[in-house]
Amino acid sequence: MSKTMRTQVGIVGAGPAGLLLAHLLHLRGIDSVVLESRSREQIETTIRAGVLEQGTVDLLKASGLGARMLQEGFVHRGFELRFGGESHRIDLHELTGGKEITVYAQHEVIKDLVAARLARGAQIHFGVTQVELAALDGPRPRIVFNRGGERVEMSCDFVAGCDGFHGVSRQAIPPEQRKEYVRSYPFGWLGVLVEAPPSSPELIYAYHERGFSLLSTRSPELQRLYVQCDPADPLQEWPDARVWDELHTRLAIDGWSLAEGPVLQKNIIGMRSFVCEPMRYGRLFLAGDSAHIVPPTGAKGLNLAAADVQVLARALGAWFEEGGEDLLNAYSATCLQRVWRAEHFSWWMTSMLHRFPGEDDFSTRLQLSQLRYVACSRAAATSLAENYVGLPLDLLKAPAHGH
Ligand code: RFL
Ligand code: PHB
Repeated sequence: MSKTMRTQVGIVGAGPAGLLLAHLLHLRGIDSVVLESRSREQIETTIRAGVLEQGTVDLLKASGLGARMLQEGFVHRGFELRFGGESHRIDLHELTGGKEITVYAQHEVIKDLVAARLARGAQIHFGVTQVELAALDGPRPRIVFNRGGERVEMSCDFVAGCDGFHGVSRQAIPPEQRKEYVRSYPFGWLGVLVEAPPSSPELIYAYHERGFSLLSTRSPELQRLYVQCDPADPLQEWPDARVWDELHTRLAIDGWSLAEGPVLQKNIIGMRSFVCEPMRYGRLFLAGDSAHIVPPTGAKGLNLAAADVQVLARALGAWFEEGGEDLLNAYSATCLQRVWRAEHFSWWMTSMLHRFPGEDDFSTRLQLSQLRYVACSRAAATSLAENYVGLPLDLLKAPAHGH
């Protein structure tokens, strides 16, 4: 016999989307249970994103989650674009009327969220297996899962699918009820975490004939660097010496040097763009990477996840408080406005900054021309900057009829 449980919102996945949603619901007095297939240690140590938009920072602060981020994160007011041996600064702050980004690692956000949830006695079940969603199209959806050898059936009012791209939630939507839009790229990123002092006060995005590279940071002692590679490359083909060699070459400009140090971690990630429409099926709501993926060049993934759950928490709040369904019905369309803007921006940044295998000279000239335009035109730089720091939702709304 299986054990039974009950909650208002069953949340699948303890990534940024699931944990932040649980916290935002808690602030509205709504009860939730988070189910996570990995261990607490695993989710708190996996290295992923680093850039938080102003809107994400504001949300974390307003939700009482900002203390450590404000102390340990780094506020950046611009970044550097390098190509053709030249360096150009994109002044985010000046171009966007005072906005900025914060560099604070995703797993630190996760640590803060887990600590905040557990301090309030919340339920996060780690290491669950065989998660299945049932009765999503009726008023009492269920999540069935294994926990410590026991089968558990959890009855909910709503299910939030926050289980990332490879999760089960999206697959629980009947295929004829969803449409998926996909683009994959013929390259990936090799990322290294390095024990070294910062080589630059700001991030550097570099285009080079040998491929893209990115210099980012984590702390005064830890730096995060990426080089474009073939996603099928085995890691053994990238010994540290080769990684440094490529980084020195691709980032080179006169009068600047890259500080080296021991490589602590190394991994290769593929790149894709993906959107699932709609982000809802009955009482199931998808949020974050379970519904959409962007290539990391625009630093948008984590920020989109945060934006989704902000919209979802508000909509669920309206339903539980006064039974209003309008916001829930608008959830998917509201999120998809921002999602598609971020999809375009991420695709555009990716296409401008990477070398495509077999690329002809015409394409290279177009990329260089685009880079030069962004570097030299205030209008082009402003467009880049406002997308990078994050667009406000109301700017993305279609105008009402008659206006
Ligand atoms: P996550 O983080 O993938 O979390 C999903 C969680 O669900 C769990 N799970 C399940 N749990 C229970 N049952 C199941 N059946 C389950 N299946 C899966 C997983 O174990 C996991 O814990 O999704 P979420 O919450 O939507 O968050 C999305 C972000 O993690 C992602 O978009 C970003 O990391 C993307 N990203 C970046 N985003 C930014 O905003 N700024 C950046 O600078 C940035 N850089 C990056 C990135 C992603 C990268 N990689 C590795 C893809 C840099 C990289 C290299
Ligand atoms: C990172 O610091 O990991 C990072 C920064 C900017 C990106 C992607 C990743 O666009």
